[in-house]
Amino acid sequence: MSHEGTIVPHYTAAHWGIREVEGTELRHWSEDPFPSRIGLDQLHPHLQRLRVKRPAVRASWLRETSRGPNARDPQEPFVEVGWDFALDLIAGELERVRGRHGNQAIFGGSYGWSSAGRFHHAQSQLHRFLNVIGGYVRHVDTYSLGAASVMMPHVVMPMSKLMVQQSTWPVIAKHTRLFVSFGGVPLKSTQVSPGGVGKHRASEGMRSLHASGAKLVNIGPVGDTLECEGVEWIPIRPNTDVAVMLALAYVINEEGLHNVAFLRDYCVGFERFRASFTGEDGGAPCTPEWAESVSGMPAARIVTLARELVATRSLINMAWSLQRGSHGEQACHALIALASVVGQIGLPGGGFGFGYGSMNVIGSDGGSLRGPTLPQGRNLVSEFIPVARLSDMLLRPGETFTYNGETLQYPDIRLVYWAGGNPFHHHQDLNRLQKAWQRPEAIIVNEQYWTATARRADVVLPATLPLERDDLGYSAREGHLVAMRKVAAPLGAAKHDYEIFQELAERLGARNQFTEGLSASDWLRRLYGECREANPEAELPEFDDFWGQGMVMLDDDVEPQTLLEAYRRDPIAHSLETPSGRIELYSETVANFRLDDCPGYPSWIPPHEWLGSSSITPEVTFHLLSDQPARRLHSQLDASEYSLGGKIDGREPVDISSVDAQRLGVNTGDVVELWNDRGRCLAATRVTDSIRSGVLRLSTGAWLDLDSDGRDRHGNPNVLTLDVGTSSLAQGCAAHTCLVNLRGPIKNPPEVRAFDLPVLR
Ligand SMILES: Nc1nc2c(c(=O)[nH]1)N[C@H]1C(S)=C(S)[C@@H](COP(=O)(O)OP(=O)(O)OC[C@H]3O[C@@H](n4cnc5c(=O)[nH]c(N)nc54)[C@H](O)[C@@H]3O)O[C@H]1N2
Ligand SMILES: Nc1nc2c(c(=O)[nH]1)N[C@H]1C(S)=C(S)[C@@H](COP(=O)(O)OP(=O)(O)OC[C@H]3O[C@@H](n4cnc5c(=O)[nH]c(N)nc54)[C@H](O)[C@@H]3O)O[C@H]1N2
Ligand SMILES: [Mo]
Repeated sequence: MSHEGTIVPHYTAAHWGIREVEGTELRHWSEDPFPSRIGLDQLHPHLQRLRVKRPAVRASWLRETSRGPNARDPQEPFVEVGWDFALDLIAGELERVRGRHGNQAIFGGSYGWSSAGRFHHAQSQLHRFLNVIGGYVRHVDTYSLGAASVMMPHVVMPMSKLMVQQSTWPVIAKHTRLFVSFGGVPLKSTQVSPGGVGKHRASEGMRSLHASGAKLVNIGPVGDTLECEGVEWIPIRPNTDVAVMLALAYVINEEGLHNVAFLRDYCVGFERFRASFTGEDGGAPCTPEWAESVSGMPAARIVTLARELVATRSLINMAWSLQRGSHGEQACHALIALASVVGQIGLPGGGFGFGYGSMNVIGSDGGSLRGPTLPQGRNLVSEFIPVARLSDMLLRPGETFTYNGETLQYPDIRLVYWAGGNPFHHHQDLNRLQKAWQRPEAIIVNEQYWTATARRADVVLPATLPLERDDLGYSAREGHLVAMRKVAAPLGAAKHDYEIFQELAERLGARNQFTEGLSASDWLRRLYGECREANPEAELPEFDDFWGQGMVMLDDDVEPQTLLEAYRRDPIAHSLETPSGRIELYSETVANFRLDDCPGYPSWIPPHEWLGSSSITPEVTFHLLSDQPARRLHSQLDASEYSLGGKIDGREPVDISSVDAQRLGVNTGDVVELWNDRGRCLAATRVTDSIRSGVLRLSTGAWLDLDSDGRDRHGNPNVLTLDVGTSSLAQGCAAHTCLVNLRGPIKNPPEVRAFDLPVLR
């Protein structure tokens, strides 16, 4: 696509925002009120140094004469090879595995965020390719919303709808008088939306809510997650929010303040739910005193907060992080149940919110389209795993697991193909994954950078950056469609994932099914054209005009949006997609699954590991929160100036309360070692008053840097986290449930080597 020579505005889009482009320099988009600083130096030499520049094959794997398990030592040298050699090798492996074991021996789930851009989305390209050659074992759900994606549809609505139907920020700012948030509204997380942020609206939204004089309450172990003045922070133990929610419901019910009409007309199962929290059904009652003993929130404050919730227009928000822990399903159910007892769901500024502060898209009033999407074709393999059961799948072929009421079997995987994700960033208990990762016969990775996953592959193929290709930028409710025009030539021998799969498809006799005879630029025209036809009301310009003008801004939603307003107006005409058509405070469906770790009503179940457990030594044991990083997206761009600027002497900071720091004799900058039965890592202490005593925060995304003893030198929390599903219902990621011990300060700590390159021959 060549429009060179014409001087037109030039934009590109990333998950963290739209950029204006001049030459190869990226700048903030002038219309974004709160632009993010992530990724501005993506083309600079310190990041380009870490790129995969040529196809590379693990030396020992290349020598092997027959395929079997391989240690996949990340320190082992790679041999750089030509494209034809690498592609022939991979095509041969795909043939061999398909012929001998069938396509159900190929894992192509390939979870990960990839880059923004609708056509060159690595995971979609991989899935389309694997489908034309007969299919692959896929994953379901996400690390983000593992428990919620399964639980919310039983209780209220599918996550896909909840993502975009939540009350918009202007409605909240205008009507909400009391905003209570479990997990705060960490604006650092609202820098991104999958597919790209247009305007950073959450920051604006929080600002106007604060300016409206609403009372703001932040309940959770971390105090800096609601960045406004005058916020009341109630520090509680991690993973105990459900106990607080149940006690709030208990007080409201005891005092007769529950909304009887709402519970009768819009919900099912209140009686059953009530019997559980009052103790009528034989369990322990969820009194404020009980909740205090679990969470540490003072019983007296639980009582007053319960009264405040019903006395004024209140919105109860919950960060997604609460369901990314042991029994995360319960947090989802309890949030909806508490909001139903309060009875303001469907009223402007009232009810519940899920993820204000988890991404920019939540509460955004940006315009939406039926967006451009690459057709994936049909997968002939039916086997799948819940996304976070990766190590279990590789370690336990043939064994059974449960998922959403079904009993299923782990497939026997021989070949893994990953494009656009970094499991050695995102998965829990990375030492366990490293063992599981040895079992397949071949692991192929398309990557832009020498990530921890690339270093553990057998064949690594160099992929282009979005800045090195033309694409379409679009994300629901972000309000834009961006002509992402190429900014720079591909580095080294890098190819687009589309080209890579096209050439593999050719070798496997499926080129035409994969490409449909279209080049990459033909595809952009086709996807744009389909989008234009599907959205006549948006009056999108012709492709060439769009491409020339650089961007289309959709009209912002002028209509203020209140979640479930229509349902409240008419619960029959707008009945929900749950089995009863109503909000289910007791779910027969879930109850009938008969799971001992997920009952039909919301319940607080002690997490696998937590600070209230009687088996811990409080002086040395901490609850480790591994939240999303403020200065990068997951592991992406960890070597950028902005991300490095947040480290201390090149090491990731771990936040510790001043009380604990004093007790242990550590100061900001001291290197400490965090350890448990699963692993060990070093991190640089950062002393703060914004974290509850007994809790540590080490954000995710520091590139894995294991020394020869298996200790991570850089500060990667996933060597410590727990690799167990949220429950046998959803089997989601439970990263926020993790106890560790701390020792230090460590004298003469080793240098961080995370950004060394592998030996390339
Ligand atoms: N402890 C803990 N762990 C967590 C979480 C947590 O809260 N705590 N959160 C979890 C969550 S919610 C998520 S979403 C995951 C995120 O996990 P991931 O999405 O796997 O993390 P990223 O670092 O974004 O990995 C994307 C990779 O794709 C590569 N890539 C980008 N564009 C392209 C492309 O065009 N082609 C190819 N071939 N590759 C490309 C990037 O270089 C990068 O290595 O982490 C999870 N892990
Ligand atoms: N800058 C940046 N933004 C991101 C991302 C990124 O990598 N970088 N990743 C994006 C992705 S993929 C996702 S899924 C979202 C995730 O969005 P969230 O899940 O909301 O993000 P987290 O940072 O994991 O957690 C938010 C806050 O909840 C706190 N928390 C953890 N456990 C508990 C608990 O048990 N109780 C309470 N009350 N609080 C708890 C954490 O310490 C943290 O301060 O973020 C997105 N935003
Ligand atoms: Mo996520």
